[in-house]
Amino acid sequence: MTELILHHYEGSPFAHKIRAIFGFKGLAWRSVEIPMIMPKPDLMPLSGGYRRTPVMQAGADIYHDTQLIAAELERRHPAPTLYPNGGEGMAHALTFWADGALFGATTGAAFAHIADRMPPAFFADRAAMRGQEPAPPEKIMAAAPRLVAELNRTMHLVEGWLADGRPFLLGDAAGLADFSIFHPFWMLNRTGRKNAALLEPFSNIRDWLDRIAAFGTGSPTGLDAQEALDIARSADPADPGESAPDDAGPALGQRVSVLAADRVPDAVIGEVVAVRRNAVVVRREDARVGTVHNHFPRFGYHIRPA
Ligand SMILES: N[C@@H](CCC(=O)N[C@@H](CS)C(=O)NCC(=O)O)C(=O)O
Repeated sequence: MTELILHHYEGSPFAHKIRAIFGFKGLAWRSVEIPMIMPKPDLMPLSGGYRRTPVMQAGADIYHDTQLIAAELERRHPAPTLYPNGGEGMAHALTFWADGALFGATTGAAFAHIADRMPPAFFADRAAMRGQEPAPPEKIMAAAPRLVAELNRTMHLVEGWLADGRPFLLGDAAGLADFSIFHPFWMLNRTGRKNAALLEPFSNIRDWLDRIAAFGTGSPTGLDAQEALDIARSADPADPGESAPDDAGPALGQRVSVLAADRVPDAVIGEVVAVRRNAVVVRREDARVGTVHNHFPRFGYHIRPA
């Protein structure tokens, strides 16, 4: 069976979302450590320019964005399901709130506490990712009171959500809503005392984080980046499945660029080999890996003729 390979780094909250889902589903996986900042020379042949973390690989199939990675893990390993109580729609709607408002509030407050201890290259990289100039650490830190207040409001919301004693956000069973919402809080706990202290008043959240941590992260074994490239080169992409193109396109066979809608200029260019309501798959050729299929979600991505 094709091994699941996660390209990630330890400190990435979005990567931890997927590691926790590996734990929840009891999966074995291969772990390729990638750099936290650009350049990422051994990822680019697989990802076609997409730089974000994590990326999942299965042979010559490359999955982008935790939205789609989670859906692919559910397709391959349906039990236990990521969609209990409230189903897929509710879990996805909550994921969009978590990826936007919650992640923004949490990283804002967390970085405001530790900006003077982060390598300047980190802020320069993240600013460049969005086509901006990096802010000086003093400016980031001066915003701490406002950002912490904003995060506190968000934490009260989640604390109250758990106040009826439910073990997980949508009831008795854990699911995608939990994995999408817990990882920013996980990051607070591992980025210094001031950030961990932000969680102290919120005992429902802390107990819930413990319950999620108890799932573990599955069974990873390390893999060298070059070996991951070799695996892609010696595999053929899987059948990309049924298509259901809509009138707005793209059409099968069309050459397109796929671009994250949140201003990250990392378009991936390829030929559409499958298009559905919730995914688009493009074929690319690369000198180091041969033919690969890159899978993207539809929500949050622009697909344009290339
Ligand atoms: N929508 C993406 C967001 C992923 C994301 O923003 N990840 C952060 C790391 S936690 C990132 O890519 N940072 C830049 C980098 O790693 O190069 C997803 O769900 O996968």
